[in-house]
Amino acid sequence: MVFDRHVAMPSPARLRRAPEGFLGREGVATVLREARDGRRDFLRGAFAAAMAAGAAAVADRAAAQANPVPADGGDPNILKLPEHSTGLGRPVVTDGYGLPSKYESNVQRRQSPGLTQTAQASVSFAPLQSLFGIVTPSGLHFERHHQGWWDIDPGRHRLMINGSDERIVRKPMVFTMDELMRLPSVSRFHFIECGANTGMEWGNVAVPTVQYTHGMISCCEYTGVPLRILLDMAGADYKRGRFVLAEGADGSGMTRTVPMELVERGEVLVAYGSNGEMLRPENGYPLRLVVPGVQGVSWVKYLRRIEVGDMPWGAKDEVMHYIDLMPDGLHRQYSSIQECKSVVTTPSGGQVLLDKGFHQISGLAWSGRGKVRRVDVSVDGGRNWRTAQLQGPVMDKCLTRFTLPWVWDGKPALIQSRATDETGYVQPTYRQLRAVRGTRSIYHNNSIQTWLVQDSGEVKNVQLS
Ligand SMILES: Nc1nc2c(c(=O)[nH]1)N[C@H]1C(S)=C(S)[C@@H](COP(=O)(O)O)O[C@H]1N2
Ligand SMILES: [Mo]
Repeated sequence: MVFDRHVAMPSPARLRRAPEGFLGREGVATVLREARDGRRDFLRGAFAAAMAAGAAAVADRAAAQANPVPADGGDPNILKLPEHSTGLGRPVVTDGYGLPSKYESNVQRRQSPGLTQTAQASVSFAPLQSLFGIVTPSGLHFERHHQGWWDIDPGRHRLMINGSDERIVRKPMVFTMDELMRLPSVSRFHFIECGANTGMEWGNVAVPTVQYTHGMISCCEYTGVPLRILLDMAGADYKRGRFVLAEGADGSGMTRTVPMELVERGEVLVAYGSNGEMLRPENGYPLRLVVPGVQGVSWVKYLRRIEVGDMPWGAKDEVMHYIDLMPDGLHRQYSSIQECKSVVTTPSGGQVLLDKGFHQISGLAWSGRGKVRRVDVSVDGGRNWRTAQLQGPVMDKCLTRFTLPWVWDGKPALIQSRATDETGYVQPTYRQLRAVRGTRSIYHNNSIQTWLVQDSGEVKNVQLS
């Protein structure tokens, strides 16, 4: 059964993607009308080709046949030389930070229509439907602030390392940013996902787009010093010191316990860099903790202190929040690892398929426990599955892009993706998730997402039971 749980949907025009974005809607309609007959033949063949020879062959044929020259040769966008082909272009950009094209101005972080709109918004969602590959551009990284963000002066920022007693850390230390940045650093790609990502779906609130269902995730190349190096310098006792507490400098008093096991693996970073430049202020400039595989709340921003201790602290953000209410009425605490999950980003809610025929299904998969091993895609609500192609490199605790060629027959379709990680864990259906976790959770929803493609081509968020 399909539940139609749609809420206020932003205009589909805002969500449409290339090629309309380049040709304009009329242009696309014209090209399609004029190409129709030849193209349909191509598409029928394309499905067989996809099965036999893989997507590359399909793409070659698409390139050869997708844009036949209109019979009357009358497209002014081809025949009339635009000013950019005849005039002098603008000079080099040296008067500020380079920005995206003005034609891309609708690609933005947004507040969810499913949440209370506040002047001082505390969550903004990344526009997953508009992104390619796996890296989130820094200006589109989701934001979650418990008490607003700050642009902190790095010259005055300090990081303290201390122990809960003087034996657990023998030489408590304070680092300036300059002192941290001269230490050995590493750069690694990882995803960060808020534990509340996809939380609305538990409560039957169908937000319209993948930006709002899954947009509390981002993926960057982080640069920083492994926390292990700083703890070594401070003389930490790893036998007694089995946990660290990370504390932020903003007014939210953000403190999270992280098991020392993750630190000892060398994975936890004290990071200052993201995507090749310093962190953005919204994302913790000048320093944040990177805890690969663990939910976003533990990636403490504006990081000012690390304390080493012999047991979890039970701080407010771990006792009251980010806990899972189970069907028996008990809470699960410290379920920090983000389990294996995936979502189709194209086609996804709010998008409109141009026409029947060839479409590439594309999406993102990830696991807090390691690498994604495989992603299966269904277009009939989970009855039949085909294995998608993973776009390399497939990295540890990092987003992985998957793609699958699809020929849409114009009939309603239910699109799903199901990821499996290297531990063998398979992403659950809602039925499977609710059997274990009940219906009253908010956090840690990694269930399979369904998009309904209607015969009009419009795509909607639905949930299968
Ligand atoms: N100091 C501080 N750190 C913080 C937060 C915060 O409000 N203050 N929010 C946490 C939460 S709940 C998440 S999901 C991530 C969000 O990181 P981002 O804003 O860079 O996307 O930061 C975490 N670290
Ligand atoms: Mo979060």
